[in-house]
Amino acid sequence: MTTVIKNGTIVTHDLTYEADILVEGNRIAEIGPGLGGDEEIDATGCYVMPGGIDPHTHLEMPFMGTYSADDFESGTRAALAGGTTMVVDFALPSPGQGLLDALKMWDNKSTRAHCDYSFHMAVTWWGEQVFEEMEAVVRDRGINSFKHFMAYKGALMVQDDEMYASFKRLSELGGIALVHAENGDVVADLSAQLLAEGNTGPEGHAYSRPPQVEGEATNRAIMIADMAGVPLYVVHVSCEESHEAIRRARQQGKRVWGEPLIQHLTLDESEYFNQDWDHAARRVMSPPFRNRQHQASLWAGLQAGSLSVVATDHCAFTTEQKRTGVGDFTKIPNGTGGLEDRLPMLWTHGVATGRLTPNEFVAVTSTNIAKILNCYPRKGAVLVGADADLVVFDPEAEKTISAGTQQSAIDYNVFEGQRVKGLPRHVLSRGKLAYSDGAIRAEEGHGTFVPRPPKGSVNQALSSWKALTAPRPVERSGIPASGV
Ligand code: DUC
Ligand code: ZN
Ligand code: ZN
Ligand code: ZN
Repeated sequence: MTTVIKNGTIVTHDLTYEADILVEGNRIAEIGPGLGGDEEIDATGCYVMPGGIDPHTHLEMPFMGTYSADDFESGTRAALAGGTTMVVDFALPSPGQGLLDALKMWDNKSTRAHCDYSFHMAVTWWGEQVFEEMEAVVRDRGINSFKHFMAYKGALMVQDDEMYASFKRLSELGGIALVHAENGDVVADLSAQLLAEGNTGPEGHAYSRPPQVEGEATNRAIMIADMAGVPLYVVHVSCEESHEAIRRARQQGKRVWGEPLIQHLTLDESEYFNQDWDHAARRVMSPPFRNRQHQASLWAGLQAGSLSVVATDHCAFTTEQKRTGVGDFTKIPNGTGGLEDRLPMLWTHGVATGRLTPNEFVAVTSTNIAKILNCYPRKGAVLVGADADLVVFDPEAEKTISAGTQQSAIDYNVFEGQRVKGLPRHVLSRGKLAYSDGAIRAEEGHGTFVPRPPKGSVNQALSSWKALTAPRPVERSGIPASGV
């Protein structure tokens, strides 16, 4: 069985051109004019792009005394309806639990996925077992990315010595380090202070996590990654302080990437203040939404290339779950949804406003992360031989975002009422029509795990610290030669 996508304009991260795409089985078989196939999808007036990749989801995640409400079933339905054909979720070992054991749990959770997926491994504690099992996770399971929480003290947080040890191990294994960069000690202290002063409402969450806690942790992670010689990916960059650290590191030649979320790009801190409790609590996530200056910094970073990927951190909780935190904002489960809305929101606020070109849109929603996580060009590409994960995207189609029509299992949407222009019309997942004109077509279990081998070559330390500790040439005058 072959399918041909006809009459569309192909948009990749670097090219825009008119051609048909012939799909055979899971793969793209041919790209060119006048192709025919057993079935035809008409893409007249549409762009044909690589399927979105969301590298940051928490589906059915055990967290803050509950589980996030979207599992791999509803979460991947939301993904497909929004033009995303691959998600990367986080396998989280509980304290003392082995990495391979935790991965088995995530294997079981993911059996009902409607679209392809991969995992990052989280390092939530440190010991000999973790050190040993990291090798099997990389070599045998094809997982090259390991996340470290610098916040959530007493739960997921790792200390600097643990993070440094893990980063060094990753450097040996050719892996990549991910960080949730917030200073968890400061957050814990500020939270206790706010509660003691009677600030118990959801706005306290925002006050307890100012941009400084993120900027400090981002700088620290960059320096530790540099000393360990490991590439670093900073998740959910929400503010100028963190962006500035990433910009500077990149200018110095360090392999550091930053990931803003669609929520931080389009929603601001006014969502927390002078709002009713439910409205504000539904938007409690870490880091919190920021002011407009920070938003402008994130958009500038996407435009200039100092920020590389737009994700969601999709971690959805129902209103009832959020209400666990009435009377104590530290008990409000942290997280918001966005899987179904990421592409339409970014198109509307990014491309339609002229901030991003369609090619840049493809880069930050798909291709860049496929390269960073080492699954390109199987994913993130419109090339012969690549997986046929494709979106037929109608730039003129419009809708109003509403919880009433979403795939997500929760009872609200943080973008409720937003008018978006630019929607997926048809979505193919490994050659199968997975979403079409409003309906999910891919069956449960269609999704498969995408292995991502270590990268090696990108993983050479470019550290100025290493250069400084190496023997240095000395000029005749006795003054050390400059130039590191
Ligand atoms: N932030 C959230 O808001 N939820 C899940 C984990 C995280 O880091
Ligand atoms: Zn996080
Ligand atoms: Zn997250
Ligand atoms: Zn289903």
